[in-house]
Amino acid sequence: ADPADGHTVSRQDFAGRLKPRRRNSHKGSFGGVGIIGGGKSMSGAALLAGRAALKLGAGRVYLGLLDPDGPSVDLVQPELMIRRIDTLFQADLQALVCGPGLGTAGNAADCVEQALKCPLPLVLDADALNILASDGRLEGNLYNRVAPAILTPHPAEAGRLLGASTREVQLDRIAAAREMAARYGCPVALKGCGTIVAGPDGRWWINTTGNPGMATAGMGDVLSGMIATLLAQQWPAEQALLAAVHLHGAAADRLAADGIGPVGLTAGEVIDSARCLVNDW
Ligand code: NPW
Ligand code: AMP
Ligand code: MG
Repeated sequence: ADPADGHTVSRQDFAGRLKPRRRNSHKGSFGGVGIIGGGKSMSGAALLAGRAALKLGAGRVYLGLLDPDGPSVDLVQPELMIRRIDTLFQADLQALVCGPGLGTAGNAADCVEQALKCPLPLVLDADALNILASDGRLEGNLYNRVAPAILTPHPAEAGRLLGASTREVQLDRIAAAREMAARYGCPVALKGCGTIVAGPDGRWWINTTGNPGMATAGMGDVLSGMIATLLAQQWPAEQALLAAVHLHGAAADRLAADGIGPVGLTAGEVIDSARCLVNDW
């Protein structure tokens, strides 16, 4: 097929990877996820990513919070193991997210560099993308990686990566997503109504799940954690991204069908809904 031809994201794109849990499985069977984020006043973003990773089925989830005054336990989800970033890498991890609520102050850029140099599958989101866009020195670390990386910008983050305005990105979302994937050599999701997933080879997809109830804080942080769980379970990067994008929107649509949202839908509810859907896969 001509890579210029796009497709809608469908379950067929990842159906072969959906497997039931073996009866004798244990928490080590389902991957350890590490979330790097949570700078000043933004621990919530990292907590949401961590809760999403956990409820999508990761065996263990560790958070490395940048803010030294951030929480040491998530009282809503005490299963999460919260550490400072310098000790996060000692955990048994199979995939990483870097960026939710990270901020750009202090040693945030060092955290991004450390994540890029780590030989684990990596989701770069939010402030990790802003730092990548503003610090040219980091781009080389992305090309030299041994494990896959995935970028999940919203239109404003995409504009920063491309040196364009948000409006220019929105005028041709497909071109913008394909340009980022080609430039950074990894799969990209350009988020928003009709998320575009693009691969570095020029292929692209448009996602049709999701609804305007998702236009609320923390929704993207949830997506990053969901992707990481699939990566930690050895899904190939592109399939992990397609599946998580599809599921994230479908979880919100499932709530809409139950009369929840669009007004007042929360990111935390989408996590719980995605958990129900994934158990029906
Ligand atoms: P506007 O308003 O249209 O001009 P930023 P952020 C645009 C953390 N969070 N279509 C839009 O611009 C994150 O993880 C913490 C068109 C919007 O105002 C980050 O680390 C939370 N435009 C950090 O905060 C929960 C779109 O982008 C602007 C668009 C900053 O992230 C919230 C915002 O972009 C949050 O996740 C679309 N579909 N989507 C917590 N609980 O701790 C976005 N825009 O300036 O990059 O700020 O996304 O809020
Ligand atoms: P973020 O801006 O990083 O919090 O990400 C927002 C998430 O919600 C992305 O996955 C978007 O695709 C999704 N989203 C936001 N608004 C809509 C919408 N109107 N329709 C579908 N998905 C949306
Ligand atoms: Mg975001």
